Amino acid sequence: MSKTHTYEFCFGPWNISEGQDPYGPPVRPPQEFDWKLGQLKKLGFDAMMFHDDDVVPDIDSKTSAQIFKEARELKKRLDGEGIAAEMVAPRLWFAPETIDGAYTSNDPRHRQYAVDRSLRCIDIAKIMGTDLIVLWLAREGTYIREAKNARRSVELLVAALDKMLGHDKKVRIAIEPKPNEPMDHAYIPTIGHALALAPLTRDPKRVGALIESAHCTLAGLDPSDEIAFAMAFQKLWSLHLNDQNGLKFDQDKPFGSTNLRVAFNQVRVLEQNKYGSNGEYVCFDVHPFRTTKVEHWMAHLDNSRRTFLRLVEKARSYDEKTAQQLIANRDYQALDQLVIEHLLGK
Ligand code: XUL
Ligand code: MN
Repeated sequence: MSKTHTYEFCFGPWNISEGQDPYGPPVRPPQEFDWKLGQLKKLGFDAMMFHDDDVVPDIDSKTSAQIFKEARELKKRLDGEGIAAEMVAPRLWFAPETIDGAYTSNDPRHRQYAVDRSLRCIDIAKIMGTDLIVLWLAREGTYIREAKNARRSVELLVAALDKMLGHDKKVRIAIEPKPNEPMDHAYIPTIGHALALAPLTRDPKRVGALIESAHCTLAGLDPSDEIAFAMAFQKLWSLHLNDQNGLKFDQDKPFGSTNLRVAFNQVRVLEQNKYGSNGEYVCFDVHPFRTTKVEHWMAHLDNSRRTFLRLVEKARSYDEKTAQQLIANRDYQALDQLVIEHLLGK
């Protein structure tokens, strides 16, 4: 395992959240984008991830010319700060046209809206200097099974991917699976589902995946296995590290907050497979707790990176030789304790 491999870090403007939840108002005041960019710089992160309307607010009310002008202006500001745009994702879950889904909506006009907005998102990404589009398929699923035809929905997803791949010959699409929330059941719940879509498209090598730790936990899966699976296909193009305490709403807790051993295994598998060697970023899709005071607003991001880097040290100092002997002797009892005591610092 290389001891010199280094990582580059990233987060999105939504990760500095105001703390609103479905049962109460914001608890921290809204901040301008420039303030958020300043915080990212201050923390020493390398890149920012964007939704299309993080780049161009109120995007649906603006002309293409206005959208591209604003994107170019933002790109200039990012260049001035030495910050890269990691990816751009079409936010297909707030508009009235996406109430019943986007690419899989039963209304053809709404499906058209989703595709048009996705193509514009690709144009924005190009201006922002990234070829990576992330698709979190938020509302591509159902509340009740009978509402949509599941097989047709897969075909609609493939048709939408084909339009995106055809729109720009360089663009790469990373699908971010999540099994539920806001839907009861999503059509693309796991990394296996995401990667199985690729060969159905016109250019399979440009369809890959993004893994979020919490989304794997929500699917009842181990995030490190999901990471390894995607990396076996050379398809892990981005990563949202965070944590999740069991099967409930998507918590986006700081990395390692709930289960340090699960976090350790994610870092270990990233190390083993040299994640980042093709320029992929480690992104933290984490949120401050609702209770977080304004003066502690950025701690969840700084802490996630600290925990990550400490776990890199732990992965590099893990006693592989003893582990291999225990594995050869099928002494998994001792192997279990080896890991626990390593994490405890003994
Ligand atoms: C939703 C989620 C999103 C995506 C970006 O659960 O993780 O923030 O990462 O659209
Ligand atoms: Mn995410």
